[in-house]
Amino acid sequence: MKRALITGITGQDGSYLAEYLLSLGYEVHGVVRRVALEDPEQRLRRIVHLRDKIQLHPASLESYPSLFQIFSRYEFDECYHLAAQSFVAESFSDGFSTMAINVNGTHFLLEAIRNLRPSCKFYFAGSSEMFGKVAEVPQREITRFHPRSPYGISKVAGFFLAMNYREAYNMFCSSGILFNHESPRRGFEFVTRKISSGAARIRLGLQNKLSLGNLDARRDWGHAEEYVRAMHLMLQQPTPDDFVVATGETHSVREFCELAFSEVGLDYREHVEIDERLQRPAEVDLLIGDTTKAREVLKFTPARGFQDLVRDMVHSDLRLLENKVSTEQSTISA
Ligand code: NDP
Ligand code: GDR
Repeated sequence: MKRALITGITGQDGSYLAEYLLSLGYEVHGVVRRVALEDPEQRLRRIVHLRDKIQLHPASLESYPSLFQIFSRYEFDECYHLAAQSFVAESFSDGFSTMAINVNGTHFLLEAIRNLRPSCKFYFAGSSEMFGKVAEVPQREITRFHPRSPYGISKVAGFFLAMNYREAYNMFCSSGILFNHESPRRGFEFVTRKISSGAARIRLGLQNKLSLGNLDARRDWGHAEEYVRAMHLMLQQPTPDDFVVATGETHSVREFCELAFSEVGLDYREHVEIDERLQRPAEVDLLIGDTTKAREVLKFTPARGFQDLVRDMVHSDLRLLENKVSTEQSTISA
């Protein structure tokens, strides 16, 4: 039985990856913040159904000793480093903590592995945000990086840290350069979930308007549940390497709105308003991934398209809200 450690196990990707590794027979461990154990209902909500199948370890990405301790207690075969301050807009408000968590956290983990378990394979969660102001279309593994936010810069640093440990210490470090991937488990601040939950709330009469920023930004949106398989595949290769994971299609935020609102029988133009404060100081205008290497080497091709993703998110939010409303009503009448 293989033993894997997932940092960021409470997040969107971490929860799907934990499910996937369990389905493959792995012993799954996760790093969580101490506060998460004190407020499990809220902070462990994405993995509550896995609680008795996984082992959780409180540690902080800001503390080398806390990560060192986990590696001194267990011999892991694979480590998936997903934990990060992952919200790009927040990285403009507080670039310093984004850099500290994302860069030092990655460095601490790599160093703990080098010292205690150098044979442990390491996955780094790189991002299409590293391409930023894109040098070519579509973007591939060798496209020059030009990040446009502290978040993007932190991911470029993490990517090169992983590469450096691979080259300097011969460690098995692979980075996925994942393009945007979404799901019903996406955080509410990200634009897709903001739109899917907004459309559902408007449909149910819980709100009337939805404020958004730049509707013209284009993203290559895939489904998170599928993308975690690519992470795992990267660590099953004979040699470590870096891979773009994407659908090869691009759509605008506006198209996401159109489709999401039409799923609930509404016209987004009657409900979406632009709030200039939601524009970013520097925007990433167009992302679209070249899927060749992942297809040829990993044999990974995502099956779920844009329409399917939007539908899944909108209908899941509708169900969630309908259940909430009916529970509230039955509590009131009881
Ligand atoms: P989420 O924001 O859903 O999850 C982030 C995870 O990181 C959570 O478990 C969170 O814990 C944890 N975390 C954040 N800050 C800290 C900290 N200071 N100490 C310990 N843990 C912390 O992200 P996703 O699941 O969407 O993404 C996973 C990874 O992939 C991230 O590194 C992200 O940057 C990267 N990525 C994501 C893409 C996407 O489209 N989703 C695309 C490309 C890369 P808590 O629950 O306690 O907050
Ligand atoms: P992104 O995702 O920055 O691509 O990073 P996000 O959903 O936040 O933004 C996508 C695009 O939508 C535009 N936008 C808005 N965004 C948000 N959040 N809220 C709004 O109201 C809004 N209006 C328009 C943004 O300007 C942007 O162009 C995600 C994260 O998961 C990163 O961690 C990951 O690395 C990248 O995807 C790939």
